Amino acid sequence: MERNKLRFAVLGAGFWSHFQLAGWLEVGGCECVAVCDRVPEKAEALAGKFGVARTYSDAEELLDKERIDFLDVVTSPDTHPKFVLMAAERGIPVVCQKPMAPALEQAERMVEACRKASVPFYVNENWRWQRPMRELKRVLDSGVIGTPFRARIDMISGFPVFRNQPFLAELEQFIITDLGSHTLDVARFFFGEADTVYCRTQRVHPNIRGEDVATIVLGMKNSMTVLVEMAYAENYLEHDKFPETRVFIEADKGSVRLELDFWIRVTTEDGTHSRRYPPPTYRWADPEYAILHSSIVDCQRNLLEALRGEGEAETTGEDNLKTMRLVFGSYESAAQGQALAV
Ligand code: 89V
Repeated sequence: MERNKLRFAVLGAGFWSHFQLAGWLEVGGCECVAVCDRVPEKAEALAGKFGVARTYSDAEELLDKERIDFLDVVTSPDTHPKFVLMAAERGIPVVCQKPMAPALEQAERMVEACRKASVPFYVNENWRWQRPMRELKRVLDSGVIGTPFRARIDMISGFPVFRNQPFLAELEQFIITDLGSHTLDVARFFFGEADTVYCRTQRVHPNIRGEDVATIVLGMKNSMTVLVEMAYAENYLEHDKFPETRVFIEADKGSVRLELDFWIRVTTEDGTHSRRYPPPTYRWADPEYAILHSSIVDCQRNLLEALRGEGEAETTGEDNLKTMRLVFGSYESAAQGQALAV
């Protein structure tokens, strides 16, 4: 018997919404009934491509007229607080794109409003759902390399990221909000919570507002040291496979690496065992973003289970607030030029 489809609406019809909507439909069990963008042509283009019945240019009007089981907010980060609070006031479960908010106080307010209204609130934080990340976590949990003491997470790319997402060049805080929200979340996914952060930022592009290079050292509660390096400097690099992340984890009985092209190499006293974990491919995915677009599907599957009351979501608003504390703690550390408790 076919289960009731969850009805939802998408706010925002920019670059990312085309993949987000495709992701929901790929998981199945849900139906997009409306899309909204303040630019009507963008809403119509998205709706036309996916056969969505209605379009709006005003979010309140959409929420007044449509009966939906959840709202997917895929607008620019500065508008996330407004739309999540709007959903909370109306008792509508809400999924929000990362980064949750442009400031920590706003993220706290969003989580608090949803908690008070008993409205489920999730963040579409997909990086930890990449296939090689799930495999790395499995290796760690298996205990085969023992207890980790240090790790390095690198996402250093020359990819012209502003080409598809021009608004990123306007952000006063760019790479740690856009990319650090992913890589710092991955650090938490693997190793738990941090208690100190030290960060340095740089700007290489002359014509953007924010920083495009960041180096972060996390002191973890389990006493590990985790180095998180990020760059979108648009320079030439010998190894550049946007948007692949490299990870190296050292532990007392061995080590594990995630290298480019999705190779995972586990080294223990038995030697090194290597295997590739490429992402599943989808016909609608942009090949330049294949690993990310496939992780959208797995993240959204997890969120849909939670929305149906059939499982727990990993990336709840409350959980993601801890990642946001690392994001904004990093900026604070860079501004003060010292390590800070988080
Ligand atoms: O996935 C994202 O959040 C993107 C990108 C990886 C390009 O920075 O904004």
